Amino acid sequence: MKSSVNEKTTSKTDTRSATIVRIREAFENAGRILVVSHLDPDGDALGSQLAIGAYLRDLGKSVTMVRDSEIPEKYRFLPGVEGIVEVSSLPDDFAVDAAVVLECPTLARVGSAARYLTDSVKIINIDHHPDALDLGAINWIETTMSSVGEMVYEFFEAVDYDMNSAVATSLYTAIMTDTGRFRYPSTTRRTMEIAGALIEAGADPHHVCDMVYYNMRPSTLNLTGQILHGVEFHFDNRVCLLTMTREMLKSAGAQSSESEGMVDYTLYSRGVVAGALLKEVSDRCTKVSLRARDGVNVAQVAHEFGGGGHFSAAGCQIDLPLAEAKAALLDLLRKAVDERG
Ligand SMILES: [Mn+2]
Repeated sequence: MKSSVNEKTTSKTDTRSATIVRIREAFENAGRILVVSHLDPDGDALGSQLAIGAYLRDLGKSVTMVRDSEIPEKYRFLPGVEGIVEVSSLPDDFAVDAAVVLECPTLARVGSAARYLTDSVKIINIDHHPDALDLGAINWIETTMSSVGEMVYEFFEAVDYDMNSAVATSLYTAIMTDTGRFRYPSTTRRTMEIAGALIEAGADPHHVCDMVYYNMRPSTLNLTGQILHGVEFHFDNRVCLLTMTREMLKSAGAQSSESEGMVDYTLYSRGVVAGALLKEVSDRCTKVSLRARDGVNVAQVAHEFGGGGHFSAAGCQIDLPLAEAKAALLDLLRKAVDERG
């Protein structure tokens, strides 16, 4: 049988500190390390990637941070973000000894950088998604953590890493965005303590919040207006739907990525327990972002369409035109909110 360094381990039985020791050892034993997060990266993906990348460089490693998507404009203020290179810019003979894979439940989420994750590459998988697979040689999966950024902070504290203000800013951004500005139930006392420690280490909470949330392009606000104008309520106002068409993008002069986070508006009104933003991608493809509260499980809804995510925040792609995708989705959302009672 072919041996691989990526023998499966059971993350659930490992304690956090034992896992951290193993990760630290893996870093020490590797010369060239790839750091990668998921397609369509969010603040947690980018902030955690930058922080791990900086730490590994400080360890003296040859580090490559790679991406297979554009970096959303609101995260371009992150210190060192220009150092995350496009996969296509890597040389043909590019190779690494180890790879840190951040919040990718499956390797498909890595995008085309997955081609460098060959059998000889030791994969260190760090994730907080409930549907995370043990895809690495080391799998650190903690689904109760608010963010991978919070996990990376715990790692840094355990290994006594003296982070600079750039790293603190990256991790603060990761945690702030993945907790919905410290609002989601995953936000704990520890999350707040870590946020405080990051401020102490040089993160500026006012600056980070302004750069992420109060720095929109006019086209983004225009697109927001159009999307909100089409708001729909279903099933006694328990489900709120928003829709983004290609026509809206055109008339606002906006990119699709400018709709990031708009799904959150679906939970702004009282009584709503599940919300969705449907994004028309093409005549046969609709992307869906889902949000829920009060015990409604939208991860299950996303799974029905081959997607995934958290209990109360998930996403999927439906290979149907917008109107048909909406009908199929509403059918499942009705079941999801009825199940909760
Ligand atoms: Mn995350």
